[in-house]
Amino acid sequence: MSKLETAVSSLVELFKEYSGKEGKKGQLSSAELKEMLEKELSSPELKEKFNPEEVDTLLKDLDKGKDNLINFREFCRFVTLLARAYYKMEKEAKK
Ligand SMILES: [Ca+2]
Repeated sequence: MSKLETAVSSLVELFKEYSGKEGKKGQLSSAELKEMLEKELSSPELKEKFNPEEVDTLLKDLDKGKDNLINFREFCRFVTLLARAYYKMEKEAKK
Protein backbone atom coordinates (compact mmCIF):
# COMPACT_ATOMS: atom_id res chain seq x y z
CA MET A 1 0.00 0.00 0.00
CA SER A 2 1.10 3.55 -0.66
CA LYS A 3 1.75 6.01 2.16
CA LEU A 4 -1.58 7.70 1.60
CA GLU A 5 -3.50 4.43 1.54
CA THR A 6 -1.74 3.27 4.70
CA ALA A 7 -2.65 6.51 6.46
CA VAL A 8 -6.27 6.36 5.36
CA SER A 9 -6.69 2.70 6.19
CA SER A 10 -5.21 3.29 9.68
CA LEU A 11 -7.78 6.02 10.29
CA VAL A 12 -10.66 3.84 9.12
CA GLU A 13 -9.45 0.94 11.28
CA LEU A 14 -9.04 3.25 14.26
CA PHE A 15 -12.59 4.51 13.90
CA LYS A 16 -13.92 0.97 13.59
CA GLU A 17 -11.94 -0.22 16.60
CA TYR A 18 -13.04 2.52 19.00
CA SER A 19 -16.60 2.89 17.75
CA GLY A 20 -17.13 -0.85 18.19
CA LYS A 21 -16.31 -0.88 21.90
CA GLU A 22 -19.80 -0.17 23.21
CA GLY A 23 -23.26 0.76 21.99
CA LYS A 24 -23.79 1.45 18.32
CA LYS A 25 -21.10 0.27 15.94
CA GLY A 26 -19.99 2.99 13.55
CA GLN A 27 -20.72 5.71 16.11
CA LEU A 28 -18.30 7.00 18.72
CA SER A 29 -19.81 7.77 22.11
CA SER A 30 -18.30 10.35 24.42
CA ALA A 31 -16.55 7.56 26.38
CA GLU A 32 -15.14 5.99 23.21
CA LEU A 33 -13.90 9.33 21.92
CA LYS A 34 -12.32 10.00 25.31
CA GLU A 35 -10.56 6.65 25.28
CA MET A 36 -9.26 7.34 21.78
CA LEU A 37 -7.83 10.70 22.84
CA GLU A 38 -6.25 9.14 25.90
CA LYS A 39 -4.65 6.21 24.12
CA GLU A 40 -3.89 7.54 20.67
CA LEU A 41 -2.47 10.99 21.37
CA SER A 42 1.00 10.98 22.85
CA SER A 43 2.36 14.45 22.19
CA PRO A 44 1.71 16.90 25.05
CA GLU A 45 0.80 19.67 22.58
CA LEU A 46 -1.92 17.60 20.93
CA LYS A 47 -3.12 16.27 24.27
CA GLU A 48 -3.48 19.82 25.45
CA LYS A 49 -5.44 20.85 22.38
CA PHE A 50 -7.62 17.74 22.41
CA ASN A 51 -7.81 17.26 26.15
CA PRO A 52 -9.55 13.99 27.10
CA GLU A 53 -10.95 15.76 30.19
CA GLU A 54 -12.75 18.18 27.88
CA VAL A 55 -14.08 15.52 25.57
CA ASP A 56 -17.64 16.83 25.77
CA THR A 57 -16.64 20.21 24.35
CA LEU A 58 -14.93 18.49 21.43
CA LEU A 59 -17.88 16.16 20.93
CA LYS A 60 -20.31 19.07 20.83
CA ASP A 61 -18.14 20.82 18.28
CA LEU A 62 -17.88 17.76 16.03
CA ASP A 63 -21.44 16.50 16.42
CA LYS A 64 -23.15 18.27 13.53
CA GLY A 65 -26.06 15.82 13.61
CA LYS A 66 -26.63 16.62 17.32
CA ASP A 67 -27.22 13.03 18.42
CA ASN A 68 -24.32 13.02 20.92
CA LEU A 69 -22.51 10.42 18.83
CA ILE A 70 -19.69 10.83 16.34
CA ASN A 71 -20.30 9.13 13.01
CA PHE A 72 -17.61 8.57 10.42
CA ARG A 73 -18.28 11.85 8.68
CA GLU A 74 -17.96 13.73 11.97
CA PHE A 75 -14.83 11.75 12.81
CA CYS A 76 -13.33 12.96 9.53
CA ARG A 77 -13.75 16.50 10.79
CA PHE A 78 -11.79 15.55 13.90
CA VAL A 79 -9.04 14.13 11.69
CA THR A 80 -8.94 17.44 9.78
CA LEU A 81 -8.60 19.42 13.02
CA LEU A 82 -5.92 17.04 14.24
CA ALA A 83 -3.98 17.19 10.97
CA ARG A 84 -4.06 20.97 11.00
CA ALA A 85 -2.89 21.10 14.63
CA TYR A 86 -0.09 18.66 13.83
CA TYR A 87 0.96 20.60 10.75
CA LYS A 88 1.10 23.83 12.72
CA MET A 89 3.03 22.13 15.52
CA GLU A 90 5.65 20.80 13.09
CA LYS A 91 6.04 24.20 11.53
CA GLU A 92 6.52 25.85 14.93
CA ALA A 93 9.06 23.22 15.94
CA LYS A 94 11.21 24.02 12.91
CA LYS A 95 11.40 27.72 13.68
CA1 LIG B 1 -23.42 12.72 15.41
